[in-house]
Amino acid sequence: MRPGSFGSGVAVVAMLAAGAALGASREANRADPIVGEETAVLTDAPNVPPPIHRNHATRVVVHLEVKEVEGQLADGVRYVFWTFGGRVPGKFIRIREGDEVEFHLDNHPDNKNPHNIDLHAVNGPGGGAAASLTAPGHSSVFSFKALNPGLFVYHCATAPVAMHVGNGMYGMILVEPKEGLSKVDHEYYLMQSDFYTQGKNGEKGLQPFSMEKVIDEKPEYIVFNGAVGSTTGDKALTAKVGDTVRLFVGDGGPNVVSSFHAIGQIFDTVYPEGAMSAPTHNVQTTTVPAGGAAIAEFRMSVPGTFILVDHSLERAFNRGALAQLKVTGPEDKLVYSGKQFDLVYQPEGAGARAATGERQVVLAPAARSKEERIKLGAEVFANNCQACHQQDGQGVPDAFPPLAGSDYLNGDKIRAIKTVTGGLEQPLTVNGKGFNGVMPAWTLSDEDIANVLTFVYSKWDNSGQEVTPQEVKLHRVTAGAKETKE
Ligand code: HEC
Ligand SMILES: [Cu+2]
Repeated sequence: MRPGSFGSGVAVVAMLAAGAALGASREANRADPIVGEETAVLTDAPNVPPPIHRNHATRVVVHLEVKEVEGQLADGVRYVFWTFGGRVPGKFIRIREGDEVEFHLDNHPDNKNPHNIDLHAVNGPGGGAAASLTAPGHSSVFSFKALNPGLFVYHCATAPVAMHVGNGMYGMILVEPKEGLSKVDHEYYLMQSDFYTQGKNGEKGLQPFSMEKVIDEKPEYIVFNGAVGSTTGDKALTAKVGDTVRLFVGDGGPNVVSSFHAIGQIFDTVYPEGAMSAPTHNVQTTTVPAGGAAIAEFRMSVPGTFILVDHSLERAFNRGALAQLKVTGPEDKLVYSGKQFDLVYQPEGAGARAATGERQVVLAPAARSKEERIKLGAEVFANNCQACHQQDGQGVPDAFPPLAGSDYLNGDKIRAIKTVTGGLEQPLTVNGKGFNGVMPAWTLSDEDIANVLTFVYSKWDNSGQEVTPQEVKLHRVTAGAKETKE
């Protein structure tokens, strides 16, 4: 690298100094005397063990039990997961730089396979894998000293690795820097990974693992925390306006790299790749490599449901890589106004607009027939509804209910008008499946809502009835009234 490519000489000196300090801190961590012993507190996602307040290194005893268990991968889709601790992702482990970890890998006697563990926090052959191959009903013990701080992935490394990792064998270990992490209101554990079932996405029943698909890198599911809908609805992460949130984000793979993004929330600070040394600020989307991690921190400014996704969006909306963070508290109209007007946009020259200083609300053109209404409604749907309810109206299991063949929609058109105009934020059942998400209140015009509902009713074996603007006007629930209730 050209020296000139650094902004200033000061920066060069700082970098060299950092390099030297790094070697020194590893050496210091190696030599750090061990005082006392404790048993590690392990947690299941989305929970994280409490921060460490010790000011010395200690011996931390970790007991991690491998269990092969059947569980739910998606609505009606069962899967035999291979787990570190009973769930996917594996238990979160939290230690401090300089700690000596005495690691016990226990392979439950009911399991059918040998397993081991490769912790990316370990300096040693296989990250511990070479020392931990364990048959069912056995336990392996090895120890390591945590020389480098950071957020690290661990995973099984038993052959065939793609199969062990593909079945859910990964988790994370945080090695806190000596000075600790800043205090925040919430810490959460979120880990993305990809699953390869023999049946296609959505095919019900107990699904066997597909070696062929994992080798072809063709996942059927890409999810957070081990299942479609693991972190949505009443299982969403929560915070209040003004709270600071820290997300420990990992990617277990085995194949897919994540473009991790929070819709409607900028990350104030990101520790790229889980490295503590070089935080970046004001980040929109951060890459989380397969077998890697990142830490994202931010303060909530306004209430709402914030959707966490892999911004390779088909994965989020079609394969499951979608989580929710629900934030309650007062609005801040200075930070975010909400929709103020629905104006028809007319490109320059398309017609003179009155420039009286008063904003003019131009209404959508009135449909002259049911066919025209359906055509106009298709556009309203594509612009406003499709993102959640999907182009084919099927919704997303456990997150967004279907409009196609929906008994809720077809059962009562006045209720449908109220749902769209007033929003919906309470548990409801559609075609026998429970949902508890947030349907926003739409401030679209009477015409637009009549059009979109008529369009929806005309599609996907729905009842075919027409909704008129007069009906919308009559049954409209004021969005404003609903919003201030929150
Ligand atoms: C941000 C995602 C999102 C968008 C965009 C969205 N919805 Fe919804 N919708 C939901 C959720 C979530 C529910 C379920 C709410 C609950 O669980 O209380 C829902 C429920 C519904 C229901 C009742 C349940 C059913 O399946 O019949 C209807 C009807 C509906 N939405 C229509 C629409 C229409 C029309 C639009 C576009 C104007 C739209 N939605 C846009 C998320 C969304
Ligand atoms: Cu394994």
